[in-house]
Amino acid sequence: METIFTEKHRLRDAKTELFGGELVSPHERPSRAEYVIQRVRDVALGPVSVPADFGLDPILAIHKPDFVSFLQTAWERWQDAGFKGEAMPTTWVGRRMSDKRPNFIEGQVGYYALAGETSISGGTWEAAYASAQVALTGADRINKGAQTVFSLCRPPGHHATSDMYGGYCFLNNAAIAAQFYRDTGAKRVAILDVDFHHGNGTQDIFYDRDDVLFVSLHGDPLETFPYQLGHADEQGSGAGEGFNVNYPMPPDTPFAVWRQALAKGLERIAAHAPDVLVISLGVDTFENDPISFFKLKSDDFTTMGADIARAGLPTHFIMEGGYDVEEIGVNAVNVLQGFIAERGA
Ligand code: SP5
Ligand code: ZN
Repeated sequence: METIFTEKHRLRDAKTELFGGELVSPHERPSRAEYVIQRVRDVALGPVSVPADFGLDPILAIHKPDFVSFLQTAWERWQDAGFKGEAMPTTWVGRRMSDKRPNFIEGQVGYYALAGETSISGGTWEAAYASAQVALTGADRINKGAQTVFSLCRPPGHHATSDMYGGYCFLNNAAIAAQFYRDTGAKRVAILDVDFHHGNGTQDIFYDRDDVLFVSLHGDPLETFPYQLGHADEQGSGAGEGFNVNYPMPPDTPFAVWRQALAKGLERIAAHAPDVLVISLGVDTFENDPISFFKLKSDDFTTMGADIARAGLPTHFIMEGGYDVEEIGVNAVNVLQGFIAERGA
């Protein structure tokens, strides 16, 4: 299996995350990707390639132009305003307030943030752009006949909507890849999100569409981030009715239970008969993850990869979360090795 990776991920290196009322060193840090690429090399998973540049157009096929402009300029404008720290929201678009976009950067940060933990720092846009190119390059490989590819994206993407950032995400890499498949000839795409957190951004982007099926397994949003989306009764709207499938699960869910939801999700995906399967691959379902509450063990990730392989579809793995940093390489690559054991490299 080929891995797409760029060192430009290191440009996303915020000093702060708002966590429990403190500004802490971010969970989503550069060493995450370094542990994963090291493991890819240690087990000789396959070649590692740098991404090509597909430009802004495939990003703008998902994200609104004003949001992209905001991300491109936010750090500079925040600094120009004289603020000393990293850019973080101090206001929100609360219930029954105006949806008008403020002019001043402070107001705009609140306008475009869906969560407050994720600081914008210098280099964030450049890293997010490179991460999207890692996803697009993987999609191009599948288009050219690869059965599988691993896009080692960082920063992650699945919380980002067409016009909001947060949850450590800026551009929705999985959504950008899925749309790229559609725009290059795929009739139907399925996205299976196995990150611990609900992929609220991906759900929102495709909610009214029947061409991109979204299936997510995650911590019950009544109990965990992103709190305001991911319930089982969110099944899509209009033409998209029935094309959004959520499996929220409670604290301490073990792999045996999680795997039953995976089996149901894979059945729904088979019924969709997609041309390609995109996996939002978070490994924050791990038992020792510091911000999550599922109980998957390292070996379970191998089984997960084999289960996904048996769907028999061209499969594009896109890295999302996972915060037990020293184990993230083993856990993520276990999924890929489980896939290969079933299907071949
Ligand atoms: C891509 C991804 O995995 N994003 C996750 C964003 C989570 N942000 C909120 C973290 C708040 C953690 N609260 C933890 C309570 C631990 N008991
Ligand atoms: Zn997550």
